[in-house]
Amino acid sequence: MTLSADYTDRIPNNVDLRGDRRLQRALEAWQPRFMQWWRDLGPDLIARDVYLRTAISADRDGWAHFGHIPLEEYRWGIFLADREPDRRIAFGEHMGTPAWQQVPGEYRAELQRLLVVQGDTEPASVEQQRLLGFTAPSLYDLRNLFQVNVEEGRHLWAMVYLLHAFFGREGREQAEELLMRHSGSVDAPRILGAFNEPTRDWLAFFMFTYFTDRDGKFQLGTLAESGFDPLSRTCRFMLREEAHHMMVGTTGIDRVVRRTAELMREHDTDDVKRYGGIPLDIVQRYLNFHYSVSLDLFGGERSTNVANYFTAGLKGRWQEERRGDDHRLTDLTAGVDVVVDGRIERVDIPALTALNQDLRSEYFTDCNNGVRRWNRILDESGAGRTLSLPHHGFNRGVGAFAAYRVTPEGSLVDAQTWLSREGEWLPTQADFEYIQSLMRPVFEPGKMAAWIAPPATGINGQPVDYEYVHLT
Ligand code: BYC
Repeated sequence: MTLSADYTDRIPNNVDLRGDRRLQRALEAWQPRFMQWWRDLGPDLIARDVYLRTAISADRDGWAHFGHIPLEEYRWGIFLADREPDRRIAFGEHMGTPAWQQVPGEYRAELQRLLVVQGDTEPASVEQQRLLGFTAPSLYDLRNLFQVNVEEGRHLWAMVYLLHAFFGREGREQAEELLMRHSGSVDAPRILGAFNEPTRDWLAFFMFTYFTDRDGKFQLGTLAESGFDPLSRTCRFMLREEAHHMMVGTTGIDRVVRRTAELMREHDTDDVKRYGGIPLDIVQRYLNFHYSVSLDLFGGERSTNVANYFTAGLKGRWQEERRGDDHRLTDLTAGVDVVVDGRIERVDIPALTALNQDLRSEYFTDCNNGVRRWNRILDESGAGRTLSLPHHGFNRGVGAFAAYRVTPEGSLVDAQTWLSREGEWLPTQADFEYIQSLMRPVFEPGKMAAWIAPPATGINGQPVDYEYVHLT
């Protein structure tokens, strides 16, 4: 049964917060600190109101409630997907036993670590995007930015709820620290690398929502399989919201590529800078960067951490129940790439320790769908060019390739070759400056910046020229 949320509560929720006064008080004490963080490090552009989707309950009709809302009145709620009766753990050494409704003592530290890492990414992305509102290419895009930001804020709430409800004092301390680390901070950076990179322009924002949010989709997918049922239910609900973020990335890059292709055809040149477009070379370099730093988010391809998470029943595989094996993997092996004597070779390792790579290959397939889509747009407009994903060893800071220089095509090169060719493969200072020169706000309903095509449709059946945001 879905406990529907009372939206007049200070913290809308479907977890019967009123029935647990201690937990309610703890979360109400955290709330003003969250609000202070949002004011300090959330979106810098102040809008009067924004056409937002708000989750007001976890059931079909309630999770996507649309309306213009002043941001300071937005309520970040706590929503878990409905409980599945008699849910059982689907993998690892506890396979077949009832899913846990409480934290198993022996896995407390590991579970807490997973929640903290997941929770840390959510406010980080809001911090990374805080200045983008000032240069939005349209009101439609500005609205999407705010939507992504409030939902990342809600995802932080989701993890903080679990920390407060199940991890006692330590959980509360960790919840405080989630507001104290900051993206890019020298003293207290965010935990994972990609979340300390600046999101300096809208091309980076679309790449981030395509590639980095997609890591979120896959990580949440593995946590949705967790034997710890409250985590599973939390992630199942988060995944629905996450889908919108990826739509923003996919269609954002679609629209950039479409506009570039139009300009290439109209002026019969690849050099669309003269006409205010984004050359495909720059799109490819941004893609190379965001894809490679997002691959780092999967951890090393050989990891005992992931083997332990799986065996313990804490973190499963993508679509675990659809896999045709024994779901324990103790006797299986899997191939991973390593560098041996200056060559990339595939070696077999225990399948359990290769699970980060298992997830990464699901991610690769999904990322490739976008590339195919963008190449279709280029093909249809006769651009005669394509985009591609770089090799998984390219520009890596984590895992088997971290100590090597690998080209986007997958050849190992020495440091000197890398240095002389890096500017072909990764965004240069000149690229950043050029893209920055295009970042001028367009706040008139229905109008778009010249470097991006309009979206095919508006939000929630509204027209593209709808006044999605009322500025002050
Ligand atoms: N940067 O055993 P290894 C999202 C550390 S995105 C820095 O190979 P493991 C979102 C690692 O902690 C999804 N450090 O890795 C998207 C370990 O340290 P310890 C976020 C890194 O543990 C957009 C050591 O290196 N959720 O939701 O198997 C907007 C050895 O690592 C990095 C999750 O990630 C790195 N990139 O896997 C908003 C799910 N990678 O233990 C939101 C929860 C590794 O030796 N997290 N290290 O001190 C996990 O499942 C795992 O922690 C990881 C790493 C997949 C991240």
